[in-house]
Amino acid sequence: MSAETRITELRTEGEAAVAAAQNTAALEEVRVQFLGRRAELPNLLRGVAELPPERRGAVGKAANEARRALEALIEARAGQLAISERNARLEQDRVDITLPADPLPAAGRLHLITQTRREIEDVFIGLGFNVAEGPEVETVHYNFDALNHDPLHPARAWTDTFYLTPDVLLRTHTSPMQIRAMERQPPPLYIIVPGRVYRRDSDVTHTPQFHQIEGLAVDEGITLADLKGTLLAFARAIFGSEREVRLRPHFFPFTEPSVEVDVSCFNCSGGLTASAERCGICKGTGWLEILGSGMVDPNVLLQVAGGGYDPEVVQGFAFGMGIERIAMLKHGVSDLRLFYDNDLRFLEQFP
Ligand code: 2NL
Repeated sequence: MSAETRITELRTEGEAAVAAAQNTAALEEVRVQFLGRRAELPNLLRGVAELPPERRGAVGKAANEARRALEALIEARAGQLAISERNARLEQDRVDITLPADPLPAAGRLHLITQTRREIEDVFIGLGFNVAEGPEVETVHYNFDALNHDPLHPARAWTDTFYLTPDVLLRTHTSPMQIRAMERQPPPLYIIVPGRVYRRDSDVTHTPQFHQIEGLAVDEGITLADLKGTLLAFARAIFGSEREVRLRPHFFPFTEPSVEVDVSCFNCSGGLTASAERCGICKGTGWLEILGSGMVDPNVLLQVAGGGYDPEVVQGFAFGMGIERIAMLKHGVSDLRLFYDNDLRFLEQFP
């Protein structure tokens, strides 16, 4: 085969290979294959000097033309591929700037105690109660005396209560604010008082600081039936519309009569779970204690400075509950201390 024929063959093969290259990398392989240092065509060109003088001109010309033609073809194809590859990238990276921005994910969430407090507040606001808040540092008068506490009641002892001075303490319940509210406005009064309270208690089921919500309704003609109806509405709003409540006699210094209030178990409805095992939430009793309450003792109404709360004219009911207890029952929290450990693995379970 003559050198010219081989050159023509290489040129044709090269042109076909260039046309077949579908991307820049494939085209580079074609360039190496036909024009690279070890490729046949450049090798032919380098061998021209060894040919007989009369052959050099024709072979050299043909080889040079073939090389330039392939070079030009590769360059043109490279330009096309660069453009189509860039267009493909642009198409992939297309951003619709008219789409709404992704809202930032919330940086955190409300603590379960806060969520539960707000949920309880919402229920009572819906029933016509107002929310009142008061000081955590109180006087013995508002915390105990005005609430008909026996002077010898054990809660008054320094072992049970945090005293700042003999007359100033950290409130042990939110009731003092209810006395202040009565002093501030005449009946009718419908308030709830959420807040932190303090008791010198620390074990598996007690922390020295916890949260309470107390409620107070004073109006003409208030009866225990109003108390029960109010607490039934509360229990159903928090624990489910199928719930019932039950009142058991109890004692509190500031209410007479006093009752403890149970809600029917939301887990087993009456003591047996679906699997007929003893319910682990109510211990098989069918009832869960949720709060303490009663009819406001007339002595408390008489203590309100300025009068205006004549027990012959107005009656009241009051109740108090631990927010931690409600949250634990509702969400199956097994240990009170989880609320205060600030372990994200716990906190993040309540979005
Ligand atoms: C409980 C029980 C209770 C009250 C709180 C109250 C307040 C005033 C007058 C009368 Cl100003 N009573 N509060 C009444 C009964 C029970 O709390 O077990 N709390 C966790």
